[in-house]
Amino acid sequence: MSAMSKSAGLLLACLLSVPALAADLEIKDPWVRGTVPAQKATGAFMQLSSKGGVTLVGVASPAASVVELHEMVMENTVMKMRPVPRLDVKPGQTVELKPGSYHVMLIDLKKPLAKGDVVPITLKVEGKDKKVETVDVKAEVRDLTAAAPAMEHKHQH
Ligand SMILES: [Cu+2]
Repeated sequence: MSAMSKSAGLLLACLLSVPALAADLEIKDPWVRGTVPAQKATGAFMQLSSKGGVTLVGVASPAASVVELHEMVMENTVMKMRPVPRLDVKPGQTVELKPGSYHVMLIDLKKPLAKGDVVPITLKVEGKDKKVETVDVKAEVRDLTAAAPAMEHKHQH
């Protein structure tokens, strides 16, 4: 396994995420899909990698009553979500939590999430020694239409 690649983009990501120093887990580009007022659930996404390999065994956030790790699976041409109890992050591989795939599901949101909000998420990470550590992530809320260029500008206090 090569340990040569060190991403320069990580510097940018660190502005929004707390670097994981204790657990052997690197988190890049954490974000949450924004919601409309009546919406009670949304997804959080990020990229996970680990030098020695870890397993994600739990997720939590004060922003929602129920927080689960989900995956999307195709069942008879219908995309369905189902909870995932454990997610392996193998050495040298990047596990992408992204729309249409793995995601952190925030269910029963305490309030709507607007673009620019920051959502704290805690990851429970089991190392090779079976010790479970927690890693705090700060995920930035993006627009519902996060892929489109955002020209809208809101003043905030
Ligand atoms: Cu889900």
